[in-house]
Amino acid sequence: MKTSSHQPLTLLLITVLSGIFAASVLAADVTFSNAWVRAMPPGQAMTAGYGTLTNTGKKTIVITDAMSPIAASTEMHMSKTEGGQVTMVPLEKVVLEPGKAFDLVPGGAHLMLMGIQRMPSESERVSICLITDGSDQFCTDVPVSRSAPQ
Ligand SMILES: [Cu+2]
Repeated sequence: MKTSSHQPLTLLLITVLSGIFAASVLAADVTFSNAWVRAMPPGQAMTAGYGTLTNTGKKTIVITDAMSPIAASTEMHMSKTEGGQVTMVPLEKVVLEPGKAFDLVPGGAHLMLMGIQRMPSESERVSICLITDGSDQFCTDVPVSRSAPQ
């Protein structure tokens, strides 16, 4: 009787562990290279993150959301220039086919970090997590810089 009462806990643990394993497999399939977050003056509540997302796996990966512990909310945006005016619209998703890359660059697609309580200074690193349509997430420590890393 006592032994069998342990069964559900064991099953739960296996489920949790396999979930972690699935997420780590996915993380290995996406890289966020040359990534950086723009250093902004203290007191600013917003900044943007850039870099190159690459799918190194064999399955299509769809990124639908992002988050960072320094920001109340993080969104994917696309900058557009219309009649000399730059506007930003939400980018619903980034579809990464196997082997394909997608650039987040100033003036184009970017991560918008909003509601920042304390703007990180240059040389700090901030964690940015990208979340897929399957709720998997992969996180990268990204340097804070005034311009794109060389
Ligand atoms: Cu934006």
